[in-house]
Amino acid sequence: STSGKPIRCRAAVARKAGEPLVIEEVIVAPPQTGEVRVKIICTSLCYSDVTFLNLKDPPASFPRILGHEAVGVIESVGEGVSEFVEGDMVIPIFMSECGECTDCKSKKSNLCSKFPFKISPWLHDGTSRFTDLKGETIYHFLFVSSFTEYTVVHIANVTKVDSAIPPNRACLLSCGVSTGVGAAWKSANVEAGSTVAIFGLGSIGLAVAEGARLCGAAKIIGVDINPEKFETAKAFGVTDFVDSRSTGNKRVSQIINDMTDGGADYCFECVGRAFLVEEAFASSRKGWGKTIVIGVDQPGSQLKFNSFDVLHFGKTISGSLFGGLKPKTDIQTLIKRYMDKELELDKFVTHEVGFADINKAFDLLIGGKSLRCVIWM
Ligand code: CXF
Ligand code: ZN
Repeated sequence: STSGKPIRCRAAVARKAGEPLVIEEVIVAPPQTGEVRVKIICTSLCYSDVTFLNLKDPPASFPRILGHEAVGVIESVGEGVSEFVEGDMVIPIFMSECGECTDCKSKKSNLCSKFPFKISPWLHDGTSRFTDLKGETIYHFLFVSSFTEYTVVHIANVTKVDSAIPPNRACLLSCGVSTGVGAAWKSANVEAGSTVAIFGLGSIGLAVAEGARLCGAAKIIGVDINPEKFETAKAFGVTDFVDSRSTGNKRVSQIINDMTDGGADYCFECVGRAFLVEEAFASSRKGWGKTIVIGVDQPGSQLKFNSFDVLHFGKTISGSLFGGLKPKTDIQTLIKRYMDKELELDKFVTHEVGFADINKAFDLLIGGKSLRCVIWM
């Protein structure tokens, strides 16, 4: 058995900003107290991996093992771990759920305060389990780092999955699809019969559509600069479209206000641009319109809104990390809904490649050619 010993295995290492990943051998230390070592079965690419590969200024950290959407099998457990045993199939999740802090105990939050979400190059204890063959430290990413045959993850960042669920579907629940579905279901709590506007029809926007469809939304408006995305979006339940590059002299929000008789009940920003958040907010209905910000903009960027919109028109706006989902409890619900054939995951997987071709997955995603590309280890 490899338990308690370092493992030498292949990893795709991000060595320099913006450069292709390098497949090389690395050493993965055994899991420490409260951690598990996971043998990755497959992983998929999320745009955040691209964003962090391209970062040149802090919080850029190289060399680093990126990847945070995955599924794997527990190879060994650290001290004090009773929740998992060797052989359990699990998905790692970048958000933590310790289950004991005030936030974990509240159903209103998914922001664990014992292991808070942060952009860190380490595990929660401020150390790394990865070294290269020269003995240099390799950094972690989002407490997951899945672009490697073996990784070490804290148990607060792992949830069990039924081994009946195909790995190339299970991995999607690790980040993007859950984030979008959760944004509609948990963060917005979309009601049956409501109108929804989605800004950006990439995987996140389409996952919001999937969530809104499950919630019984009556009208789902998709907004994108690229009308080629509309055909795919129909399969995700998007019913109406706005090509934001050809709106004549009208603002997108005006068009949506006209389409919905005064604004959509729920608006979602799924791109990560401050001006689009403002457009989404302007597209939301007075009285009860809710805008959910999912996209990742420049850290700390400023969002502007008019006081009338909140004061006279009662609109609300809020952010959503991981769709407001609790990584352990709520993901079990999504797994069940997939198994019950309600939540559709198949349509998100547009490509699959072997680990040696991981850089192809980056090209496909950056080129707008793929939704989710599964990478088999
Ligand atoms: C994102 C969430 C917001 C910060 C960067 C990472 N998570 C996953 O893609
Ligand atoms: Zn992600």
